Amino acid sequence: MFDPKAEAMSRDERAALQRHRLWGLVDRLLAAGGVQGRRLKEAGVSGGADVTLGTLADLPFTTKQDLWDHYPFGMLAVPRDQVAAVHGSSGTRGRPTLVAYTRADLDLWAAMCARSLACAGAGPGSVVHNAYGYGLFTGGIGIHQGAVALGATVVPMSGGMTERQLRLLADLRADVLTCTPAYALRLGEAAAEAGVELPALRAGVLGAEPWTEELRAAVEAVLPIKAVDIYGLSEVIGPGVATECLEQDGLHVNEDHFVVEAVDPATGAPVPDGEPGELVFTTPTKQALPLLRYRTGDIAALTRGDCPCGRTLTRMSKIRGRADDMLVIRGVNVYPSEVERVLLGTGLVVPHYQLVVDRRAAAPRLVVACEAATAGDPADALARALREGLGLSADVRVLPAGTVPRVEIGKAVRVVSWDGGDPPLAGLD
Ligand code: DLL
Repeated sequence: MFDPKAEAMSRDERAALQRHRLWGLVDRLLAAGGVQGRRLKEAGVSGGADVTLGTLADLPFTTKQDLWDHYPFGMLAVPRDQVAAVHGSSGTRGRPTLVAYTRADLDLWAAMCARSLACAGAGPGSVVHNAYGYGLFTGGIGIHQGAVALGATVVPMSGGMTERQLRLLADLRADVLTCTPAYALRLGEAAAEAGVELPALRAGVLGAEPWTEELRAAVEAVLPIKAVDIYGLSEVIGPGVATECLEQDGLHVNEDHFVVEAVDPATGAPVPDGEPGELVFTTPTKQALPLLRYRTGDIAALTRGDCPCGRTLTRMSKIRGRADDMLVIRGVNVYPSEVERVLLGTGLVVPHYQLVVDRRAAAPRLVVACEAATAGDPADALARALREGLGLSADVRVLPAGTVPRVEIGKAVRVVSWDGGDPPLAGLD
């Protein structure tokens, strides 16, 4: 563990720490006088002393819309000249989301990412091959700072240029690979094609996009690694919010800094542990952009049982999907990750697929574009598996090898919309 005192402290001790920090956060938000402070006042909160962990669920939410409404610096809780860096997400949904960090926030972020890397067994002296994108995206620079804080050697590759990545992975004998799961798969397949062996590699810290146990198996089949899941979002800090340990049984949430709740996405009411809900985070120790009850849109279940690794941190399940990514196909609600699970679970396709939502007619149709793993046409068997597993009727198209786009840079695009004109993928009709 990078910080055993914090990661393995007793739950009571941690609750006391959270309560204390929450108190400070509420006071800072009230003093900053922004939208969050205003809402607290409207909720009858006049100081941090009014708030306990037990009453947190009565406080108002913060949403992505708030960040957009106060773009770029309207939600700062410190003077602008104390902002040491900005990051954000590109905004595939149209608008960029920008977030700000003070120097203290950058230190906190580095420590959180160091914890994540240590979760995968990395330590001082490890060589971390970092193929998350560098730039505004938090993946590259976040993991970079974490590797430095851990005392590891970081190789700042960013995404793309796969041949060169393989060369350096082999030459520098990296033991830890950090990138998206889809890119890990691409790297593993490219290594096999090129006959490159990577005997030093032993762990992958993969995230930034949803991926299933079935995709994990596919990655671990092409690379000599244990693949652990890392979760985070720019608004909360970036990567390092939660990470799986080598037990691969849920992601440990760094809840001494990110207090987590799971709520019903429709009503906002808390859901019981073990049941999927929308993750909500409060960031009691962040300075520049502290958030109270930020609704992530990400769906996962929380559990508080012990983990053999010794961390006492609450665990979250793998992300099932985003509340707003759910597909509704002929009355059946389904997350893209559920389709991935069934498709890859059949063993009949290679782990590259794309879901095309054909919206040209009034009732949307789901076209599943994939490639066969063996000779023969598995389309009927796949359609049957989707119907039996998910109650979903889909048109399965088995395309020639190499047709489904491979991911080189950025996040995998699993779902595309077909609103008119030519099909988004060659070979569909
Ligand atoms: O993706 C931060 C990150 C970088 C996490 C590198 C892990 C590794 P954003 O670009 O702001 O930040 O996107 C955040 O990505 O709300 C989730 O919907 C999704 N996401 C992130 N990690 C996972 C994961 C980074 N492990 C959004 N599983 C989040 C599923 C994930 N979805």
